[in-house]
Amino acid sequence: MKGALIGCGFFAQNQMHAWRDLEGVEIVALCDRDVKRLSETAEAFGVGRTYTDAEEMLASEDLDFVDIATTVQSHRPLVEAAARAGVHVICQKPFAETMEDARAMVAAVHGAGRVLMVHENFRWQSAVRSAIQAVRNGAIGTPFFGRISFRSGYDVYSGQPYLAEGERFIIEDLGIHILDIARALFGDATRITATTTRINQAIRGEDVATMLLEHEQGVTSVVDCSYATRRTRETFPETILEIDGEKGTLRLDAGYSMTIERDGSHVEDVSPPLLPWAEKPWHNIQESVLLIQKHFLECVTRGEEPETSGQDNLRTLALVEAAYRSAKEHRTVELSEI
Ligand code: NAD
Ligand code: 89Y
Repeated sequence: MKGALIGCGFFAQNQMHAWRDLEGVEIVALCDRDVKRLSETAEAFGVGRTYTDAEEMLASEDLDFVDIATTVQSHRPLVEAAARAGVHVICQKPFAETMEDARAMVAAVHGAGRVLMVHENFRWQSAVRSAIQAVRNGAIGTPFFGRISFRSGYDVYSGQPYLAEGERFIIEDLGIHILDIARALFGDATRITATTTRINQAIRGEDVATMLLEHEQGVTSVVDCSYATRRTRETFPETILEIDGEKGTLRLDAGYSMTIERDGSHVEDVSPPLLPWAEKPWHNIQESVLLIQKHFLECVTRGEEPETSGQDNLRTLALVEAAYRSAKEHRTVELSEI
């Protein structure tokens, strides 16, 4: 498979490492408007052909897919251009700023008969995946409660300065992953109630969000996120889980320790491996990049719909929209409103 990467910024470096680790795929061209980032990435990964214009690249290259690693504002024009060029697409989260844009992108790639996957990678983190598999395999029986929690004081703004500038921050950037984990564990939600606040006055958007979800299958979940939490051992970027089922309880604690309580207590170390190119504490996220890109290749090869397809991601994005609406209007929002 021949692919091209669009957007050679902060996070794309992980994606390039992961593509290099995977068999049967090669990134043959790169695109970025920023010539410095473009040339540095081309040199680091030995990619010969570079472009500052995505349309020009799509017209010149014979590609199977594009990997879009730009920030959200550029996603719709880039995904639509990729659809016109008839290539498969993997696109970073947040997929879109509006449901209208998201639906238009899904329709465009569907109309071209190609695969569209959103790089929604937190559910692919190996520790989170272990919990998802255990719940899906019935390890605790039918779940009735879940808490999915991400609380940290890690400075994310130095690597990603745009996070401090947007009107929206934590739900759109990070909560989106945690809401997606809730969906992976408990299925879709029917309604959500959310509160948000900003503690760090140096940023523009909210850095704390607390959300209560009612899921179609009867589970109630609490999804809480904060970048204003001081911890003596910083847990970034770990997601902490506590899930009660009719036959047992599952916990994913800080330090990647998973405990299943059911006729006794079973503790498992579900730490992610430290890939050769990865760096702590990001190694957890970095490994999930490899796993989700592998999933994308498998789906394209087998003609299957990815777990986090564009179509699937509409429901995660709807939760994001509904959470903002709930917090703004101080009311419970039905997902059917979105
Ligand atoms: P960044 O600003 O460092 O990099 C984006 C790059 O895209 C820049 O170099 C910019 O010049 C380029 N670009 C923008 N529009 C372009 C266009 N139309 N054509 C060509 N190049 C264009 O951003 P980042 O921090 O790498 O984040 C990129 C995306 O990755 C964001 O959506 C972010 O939310 C996401 N992200 C995901 C994870 C994850 O775990 N999934 C982690 C961090 C960031
Ligand atoms: O952009 C975010 C993401 O997707 O994962 C963590 C992050 O880098 C900062 O919140």
